[in-house]
Amino acid sequence: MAGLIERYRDRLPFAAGDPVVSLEEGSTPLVPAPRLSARIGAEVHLKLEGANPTGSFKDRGMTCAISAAVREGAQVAICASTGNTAASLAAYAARAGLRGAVIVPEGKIATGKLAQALMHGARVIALRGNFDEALALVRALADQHPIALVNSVNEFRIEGQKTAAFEIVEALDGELDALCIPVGNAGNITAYWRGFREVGVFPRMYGFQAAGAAPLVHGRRIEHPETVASAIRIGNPARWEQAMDAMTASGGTVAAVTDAQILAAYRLLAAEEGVFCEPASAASVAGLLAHGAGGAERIVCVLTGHGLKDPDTALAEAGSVIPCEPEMGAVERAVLG
Ligand code: AN7
Repeated sequence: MAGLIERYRDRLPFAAGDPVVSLEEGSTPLVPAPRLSARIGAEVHLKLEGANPTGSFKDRGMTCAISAAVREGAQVAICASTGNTAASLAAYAARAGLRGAVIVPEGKIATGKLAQALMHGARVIALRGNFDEALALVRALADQHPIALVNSVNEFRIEGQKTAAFEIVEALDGELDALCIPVGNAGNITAYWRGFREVGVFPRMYGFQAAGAAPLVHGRRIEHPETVASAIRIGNPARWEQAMDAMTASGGTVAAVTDAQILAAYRLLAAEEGVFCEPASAASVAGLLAHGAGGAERIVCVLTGHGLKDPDTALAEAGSVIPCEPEMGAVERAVLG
């Protein structure tokens, strides 16, 4: 399958002959969720963005941001990140032959994401501060040096990520009433809404934030955001107004979900639907279960990142292994008992 820029070039800011840095991202599955549908009393589908090359939706934006950086002659790409942007930047920078640098909140990014960023050869800087502080610092740094800033303040990120809306509209023939999506820095909900508007489909946009990191819900910056969903541990989203506009203009809303609700949805998706996403992604389903979607009949929940990103949370939430002696009776009891 071709990458996003190749598939949607007529709707993206890239001309024929422009350099393209791609890992054949996008074209992710949209799978029905029968158990969840029965609980909600509506037709629910899951957009599995964890099926992207680095395991999150960030690759859609990154193919565009890094391709544009190469076109502009940049040598270095940088971002602040709660983890997934860092992993994606690191991979695409490696592929492009750019130097990658990522600033992450020390001790607050999931193990898999850290492994990815390091393996792809990015310079990983652990900031003794949170994501919001990291973003303010990289913005200032990129103002003073010729480096490509590829956080979702970069328009190319939004352009790439809007293609997920195109795929959903294609898969459902435009028949969609509501989209449920986790909100952190608020780039992705902004991108989906742009994509939907471009193809003339207008689902209600329901954004969900973790209760301890819910600036949009409270209408004010959160100084010390906290949540088990480390990807969305963000207190001052860069795309604040655009996200609010997407929800208001579409007739949707923003609401909070507790860590307990996020983890319950996380376990439910894995155990009942066979879909392993990371905790932040489960906020979309937690929000749907807790708040509903205004009586919508056909709903898509965006599962933004793969469960393997965060093995520590998974092992803390899952059952334990069964120790067993290498002998038939013991194996029988262990398997069938
Ligand atoms: C799995 O990687 O902000 O509202 O630095 O990794 O567009 O920020 C990640 C965000 C949802 C929220 N789900 O999306 C980063 C970062 C997952 C994420 C979000 C993120 P935005």
